[in-house]
Amino acid sequence: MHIDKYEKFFMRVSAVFLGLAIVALVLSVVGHKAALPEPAERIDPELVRSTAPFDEPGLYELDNGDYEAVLVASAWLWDGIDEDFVIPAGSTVHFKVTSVDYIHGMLIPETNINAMVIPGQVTEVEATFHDPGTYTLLCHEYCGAMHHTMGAQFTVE
Ligand SMILES: [Cu+2]
Repeated sequence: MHIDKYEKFFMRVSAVFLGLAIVALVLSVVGHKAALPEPAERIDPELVRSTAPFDEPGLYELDNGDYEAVLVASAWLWDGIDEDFVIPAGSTVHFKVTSVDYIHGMLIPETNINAMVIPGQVTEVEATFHDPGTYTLLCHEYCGAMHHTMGAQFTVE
C-alpha cells in the first residue's frame, strides 16, 4: 500500500504528540498527584431540606473570624443569601453548597469562585473578599427556562 510522504510525515508527527500527551498525563497523575475533583461529601438530594446544615441555609460567623455560607441551590434560587448577608472587607467565606434538583453552577465574578453544584454532592469552595462592594452569585450552568434569573447579591463593607 502506498502512503504519500506527507501523510507519513503527519502520521509520525501525530504519533510523537500522542506519545508526549501520554507522558504528560502519566507525569501529572504520578508526579503531581493530579486527580478528578471529588465532592466534599455526599447527601441524599431528597433530604437536603431536613439535613444539617442545609436545613438552615444562611451566613454563619466562625470562631476564627471567618464565615461559613450554607447555600441550597434550586431552580431558580439560591437559599441562604438575603439582605442580611453582609460581611466586612477582608473576610474569608467558606461556601458549603448543594442542589435539590438540577445541576447548577456557582460563579462569583472577580473572585476564584467557579464551581459545579450537583444534586447528591456537597461542594465546598472558599474566597477572601478584600474589596468592599456588591457581589453577585450567578448560576452558570443552564438549569431551565428561568436560569438567567438565578442570581443573588451580597455585600462586603
Ligand atoms: Cu442555572
